[in-house]
Amino acid sequence: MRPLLLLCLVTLGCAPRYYCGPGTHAEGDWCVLDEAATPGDSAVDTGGGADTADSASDTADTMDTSDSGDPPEPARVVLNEYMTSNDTKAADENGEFDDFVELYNAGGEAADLSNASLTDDTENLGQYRFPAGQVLEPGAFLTVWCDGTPEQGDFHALFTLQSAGDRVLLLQDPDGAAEVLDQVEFTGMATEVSAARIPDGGVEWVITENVTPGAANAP
Ligand SMILES: [Ca+2]
Ligand SMILES: [Ca+2]
Ligand SMILES: [Ca+2]
Repeated sequence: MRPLLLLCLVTLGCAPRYYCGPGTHAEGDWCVLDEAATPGDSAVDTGGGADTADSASDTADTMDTSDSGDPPEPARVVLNEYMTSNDTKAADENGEFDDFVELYNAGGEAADLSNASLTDDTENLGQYRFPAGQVLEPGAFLTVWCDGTPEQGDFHALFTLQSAGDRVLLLQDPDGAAEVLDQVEFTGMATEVSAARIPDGGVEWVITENVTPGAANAP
């Protein structure tokens, strides 16, 4: 047997091989011709430091696949912050320091508020109506000023909030099923502070001097 053929049988098993070109392998490494069918398989990979890159890209591919399989979370609109006595903290577009309620969409899809309402009166569920076609995108905030002056614009309610004790209800279809999307009830609210869900949309209410109508809550 010729020495070259013997060397082939002993060291390489006579698998079809060639010198790797530029690309994922270092130039000069041995490559196997059918390696493309088994990327990252160290049993047939002759080395050369390319395994790490192969493994990293394989992991990223797997994560992408699982992410795209999750259905979007439905819309979830909550009362996210409210203030009942406001002297200097936050002004409406008329420069008036009024009571307010902030809404937040903690879900993954846009919410249509066309048939939703806000009220502090269980005998009058449709006290404040959102403008027709009003949408709240996921992660978005919306402030309604509870200043008793609806003539000031779309986001001004006829009712105000009483610091001594009051409630706010957020309702869907107030003239029909009147589904309560969220509600808060409170007594003895101080001035110059708001009550805020922290984090936004969470279960815990915090009394804070960091008043943030229309923006993310923070302690
Ligand atoms: Ca008030
Ligand atoms: Ca006002
Ligand atoms: Ca806020």
